[in-house]
Amino acid sequence: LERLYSFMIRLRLTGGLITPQQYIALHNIAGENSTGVLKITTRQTIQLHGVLKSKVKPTLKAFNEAGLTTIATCGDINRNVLCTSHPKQSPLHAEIFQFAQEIAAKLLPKTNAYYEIWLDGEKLVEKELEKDELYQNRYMPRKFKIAIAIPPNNDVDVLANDLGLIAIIENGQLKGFNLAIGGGMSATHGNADHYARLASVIGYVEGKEKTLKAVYEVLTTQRDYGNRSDRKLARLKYTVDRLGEDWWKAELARRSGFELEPARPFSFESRRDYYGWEQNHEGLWYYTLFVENGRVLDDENVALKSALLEIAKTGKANFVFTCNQNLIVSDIKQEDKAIVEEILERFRIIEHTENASIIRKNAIACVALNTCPLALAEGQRYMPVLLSKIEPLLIKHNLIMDEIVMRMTGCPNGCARPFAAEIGFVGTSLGKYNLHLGGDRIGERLNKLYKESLNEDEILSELDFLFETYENEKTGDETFGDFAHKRWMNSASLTRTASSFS
Ligand code: SRM
Ligand code: SF4
Repeated sequence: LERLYSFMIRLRLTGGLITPQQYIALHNIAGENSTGVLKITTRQTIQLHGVLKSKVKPTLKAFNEAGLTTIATCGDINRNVLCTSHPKQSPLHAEIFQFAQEIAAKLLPKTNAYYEIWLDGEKLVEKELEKDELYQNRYMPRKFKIAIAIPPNNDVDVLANDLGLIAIIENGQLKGFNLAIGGGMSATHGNADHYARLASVIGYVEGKEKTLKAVYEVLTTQRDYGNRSDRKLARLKYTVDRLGEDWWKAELARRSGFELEPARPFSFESRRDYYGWEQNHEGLWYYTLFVENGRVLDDENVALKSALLEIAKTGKANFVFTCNQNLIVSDIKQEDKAIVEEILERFRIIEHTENASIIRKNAIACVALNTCPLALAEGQRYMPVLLSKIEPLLIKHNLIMDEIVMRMTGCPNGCARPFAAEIGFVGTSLGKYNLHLGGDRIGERLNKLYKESLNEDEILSELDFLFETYENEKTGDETFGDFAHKRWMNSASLTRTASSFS
């Protein structure tokens, strides 16, 4: 008897957008072929779990028929390209979103194997097979990740990517992009050679055409110089640290035929999603709703999956997945808003979104147990429980309205970007987490390890102390992350315990 293998399948969704027809197809495919839960990931897309081996091919075929694809969502290749989610962010959002599609298309592998193996050779758009000049016969040394941020929101966590593009908008026009290279979250417990790193902003490129060229050449350079003998050290961040930023700038200039200009000024204000109703510059409406850890399902709290299907069936809204694992019901015309709002209210989605605490709405956690083979501890199944115990502490210390960014992962691979959080929990073994402190609110400073392998009681006792100190000693509108960085994250104070302060 053959073993009952089951798989996780991930969609490729540049910028996280799908149409209502695609959403209905996704809902049905998930119901027929997987656990039924639509899992919104930290890279703006959807994963299905529990797809039995016999269902893999039908699932991919069904996605293809709906104009969806799973190509290049895993493996040593450019992954899902992220783009700031909310169109309200800028009147130029559509242009930048379109540019993300161009980047994604340019960096797709030119292989036919996906179509031959999974779709019986059937391709949505039939094209002559071109020679694959980018991936050649060797692909990248390791996965490669790109994000585009539109300041002032850094919802995509742009500096956590191998290559980050920061849109530079001047006088209402998209001028070009700052280029940041060498971001990545993954670390290994007890191995200093394998570390999280934020991307370094190395310069500015004028215009989309030149930016596309520069992006392409960052990949060819990493393809040629990345470490292919040790997969732990194969990400771009290590190539940047090994060869240096000046070498990278010179090599990029040589390959692309132009020099990077000095980086242009930009500033981020937050990484959060804009919950509730918002309107864009064209008068279209957007409702951002809270999806705890990105799990779209019907449970005892809220019938989210049914509500979203009903909205999709009206055909009045698109759907955008965010890097904070939430969902925007989007592009709704003024005359259709009441129809969508009625569904959101009837299914108590608005109430659910409004009632969740700010810390919960800002929090993200990775999948971890029970499907992730690399998990050392719980992630998305435990974060909601822990938050229910942290919220009373925040109330006690008058911090419940604070926008603290808190993230959890079941291992140090960093899938929920915990090293870029103000408070990060990183699983070490079942029920135990390293507590990291001192990242900033906007994703420009990593946190540091504060205490190792704490159980729940120890976490809560530490947080009680940390929140109390913050409440009493913070100056002005200093964020928790900035305060923690200044107050505790220097080596002298790191050796002190919570009890020694009390
Ligand atoms: Fe991840 C591996 C889940 C975003 C760093 N990640 C995995 C795997 C596939 C486990 C495996 O290799 O067998 C996890 C599947 C669990 C499951 O059961 O579904 C997994 N990663 C996820 C997701 C679903 C987390 C979530 O709850 O949202 C995210 C899916 C993203 C997507 O749609 O493509 C996810 N992973 C990330 C991120 C965040 C990001 O990209 O912004 C990171 C840190 C950024 C980075 O890459 O540095 C991340 N995942 C990793 C790594 C470490 C890579 C490295 O450089 O060493 C691994 C392990 C590996 O690749 O060997 C990994
Ligand atoms: Fe799995 Fe670790 Fe990623 Fe969590 S951080 S999904 S436990 S690989």
